[in-house]
Amino acid sequence: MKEISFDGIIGPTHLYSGLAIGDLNSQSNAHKIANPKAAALEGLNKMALIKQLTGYQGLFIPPYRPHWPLLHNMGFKGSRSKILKQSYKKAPQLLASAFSASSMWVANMATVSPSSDTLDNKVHFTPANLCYHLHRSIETSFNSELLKLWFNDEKYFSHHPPCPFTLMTSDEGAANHSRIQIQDEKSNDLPAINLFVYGRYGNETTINSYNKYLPRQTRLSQEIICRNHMLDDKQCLFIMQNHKAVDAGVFHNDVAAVGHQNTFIYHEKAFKDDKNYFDSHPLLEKYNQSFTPIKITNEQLSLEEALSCYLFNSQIITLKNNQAGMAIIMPQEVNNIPAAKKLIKNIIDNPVNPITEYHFVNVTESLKNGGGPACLRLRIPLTNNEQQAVHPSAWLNDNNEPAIRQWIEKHYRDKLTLEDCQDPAFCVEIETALDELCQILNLGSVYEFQKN
Ligand code: SUG
Repeated sequence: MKEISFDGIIGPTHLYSGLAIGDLNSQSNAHKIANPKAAALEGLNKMALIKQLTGYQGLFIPPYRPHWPLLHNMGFKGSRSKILKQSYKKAPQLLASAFSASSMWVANMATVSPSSDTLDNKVHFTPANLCYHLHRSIETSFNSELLKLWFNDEKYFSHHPPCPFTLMTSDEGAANHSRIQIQDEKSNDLPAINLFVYGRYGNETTINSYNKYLPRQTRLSQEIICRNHMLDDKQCLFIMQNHKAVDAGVFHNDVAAVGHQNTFIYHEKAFKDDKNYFDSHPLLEKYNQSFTPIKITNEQLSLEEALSCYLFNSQIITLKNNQAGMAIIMPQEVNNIPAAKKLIKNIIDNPVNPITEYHFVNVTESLKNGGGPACLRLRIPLTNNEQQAVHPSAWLNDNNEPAIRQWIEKHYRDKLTLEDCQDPAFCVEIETALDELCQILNLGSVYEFQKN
């Protein structure tokens, strides 16, 4: 079984709209001029690097934006031109939501359980409801359809509905889920531990007055997912986020912790009571020998520094030739923080953990909205047979990669603000671009506008 990264191609409507609650980058960059072309090329470059290092890279196509049904349902009627102008004037947040390219952060797209973890030995998918934010909640229906299209062989894949769209069952997908996968001395996989991190249970009637932000991820939704995915209860670990960290900007656990296989790097402030869950938990103790949690103290790197460079939102990957160990793929912003650079050097130099090399990537356009390298990928562990059953258009390969690059160069704007979105010609531009992407990927008509 290989853990494969699937990244969302960053859509042509990437904007800075300040829509995300508790996400300090989104807030501080609100209304700046975005560069969708640079954003999409940065994303593609990262995908190409992961393909080169691991041998595989999957992709998701962007949904069509603007989301017209949202604008219609919010009371804007008439011609496209009228709808765009009126919503810009009367409810710019709604227009920004309808245009948002937030589906790029596919770590929030779904929770995925590999066949090795599930009772029926199928790969299970639950799309996240993302109901905490309007602009993200409109991702779910397209995401559900796309997952079913990409993974459509019932012999291998099982799809569930999103958790109910209520604050009580708010779900943000894999950004708060990690699998700890350990091997025995003979390199056989032992049963994985599914680590679910949540900000609140879900049914609280009040949130403490000292909390600045209502945490996004509920445990109730994670429990629903565990049942539907038929995970073994005994292999699931639920840990609460530290609410002070949420208030400091840790809106998802994947900005304060990152795990891959037997390696787990986390900030000491990430979890409730700053408790050392990973040294003392009975479920983990039995794997004591080969599990290598790495705790980063506040003294080594403060949470503020960690958030300013997104060190914990790095990707850890197993290199193509398994013997060569793992690599950590970090945002280039880590270079700006001496304490973070020092930490990485220590991790690479320490033979106890399997990370042997590091790479920096430039995903600054995405990062300025709160999404680093790990936010841009959904991890899907697949066996060889399961890989064969994936839709052929879902893979980045040597043929389509240069074509996608040219496509971005040709169709994407290098400056975009919400003001530009009032122009109906921009919508035609987007339709033309997405239509051509479908041709590059040998997909039929997948978008509504292609079917009319
Ligand atoms: O939900 N930002 C996203 C970033 C998501 C990052 N994902 C993970 N950490 N896995 C969010 O906060 C900003 C959009 C705007 O302001 O235009 C936004 O949606």
